Amino acid sequence: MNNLGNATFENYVGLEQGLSEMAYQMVAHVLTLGYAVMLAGLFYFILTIKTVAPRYRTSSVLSVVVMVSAFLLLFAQAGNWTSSFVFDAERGRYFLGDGQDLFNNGYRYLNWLIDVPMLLFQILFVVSLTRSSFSSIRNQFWFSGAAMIITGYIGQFYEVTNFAAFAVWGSISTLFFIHILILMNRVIKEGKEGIPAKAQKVLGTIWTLFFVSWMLYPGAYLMPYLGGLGTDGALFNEIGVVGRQITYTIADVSSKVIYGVLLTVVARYMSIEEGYTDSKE
Ligand code: RET
Repeated sequence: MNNLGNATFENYVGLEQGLSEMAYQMVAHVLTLGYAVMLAGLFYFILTIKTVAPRYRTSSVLSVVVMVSAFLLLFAQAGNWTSSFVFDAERGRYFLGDGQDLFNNGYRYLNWLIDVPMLLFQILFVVSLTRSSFSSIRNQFWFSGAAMIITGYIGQFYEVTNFAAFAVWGSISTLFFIHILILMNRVIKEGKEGIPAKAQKVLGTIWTLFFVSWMLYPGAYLMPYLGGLGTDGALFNEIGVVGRQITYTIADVSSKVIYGVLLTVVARYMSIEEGYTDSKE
């Protein structure tokens, strides 16, 4: 009898049903795409830093920090995938390797522990708060960001073995998430006051992008049960396994890279408005 301990559902699928060539490769490719985009983003944020006035440059520096940490952790996550499953030529599918690594999304969670506080902090260097205090918002962002991830990290270990623990930790995490959404909404509302219309419009897009992309993470957490509870739900199989990694990758590219690019655009509009120019003429 196999005992997978607190392993996540990817391992149970890999143990019992196995993964088709298509499912296995799609995950390997989407994980590779993920870290490749982070490396490309790294160059973008370095190369565009001088296009904004010095007071906005901390935002680009924080994007660089996010890119480096996400690149390294997604690289490790991709290696974890390929070392966990082995092709079985007799059955024509990939199965959980015997006595090798188990797959776990924990690399991501620990990456978020760095990136979430940075992403939240970053916008404070682009917008000017009219009523709220910078340090109070920053501290609340950091506290709730870290608490949301640590509680979710614990919860994800129980996704198969203890559904009650999985749901309770996930719910606690959600409370911190709601707090973050309320704070971010306030920051963007205040940030829109008194800035050029073009910059206001981009800030509006940032709110939509933020809301949609951050909501994808709890969606990925719940993925095995979105098609029905229990181990016979419609997504407790390779479709759910692939769906989760695609969801994470879309969320990562949107919440880290596109978000950072849009903040650079806002900073650029504000820099121009303030008479900043990076050309030498
Ligand atoms: C968890 C656990 C289940 C409940 C909720 C979660 C929210 C996670 C979020 C993560 C955002 C990560 C980002 C990473 C970028 O680098 C922890 C999955 C609400 C919102 C933006």
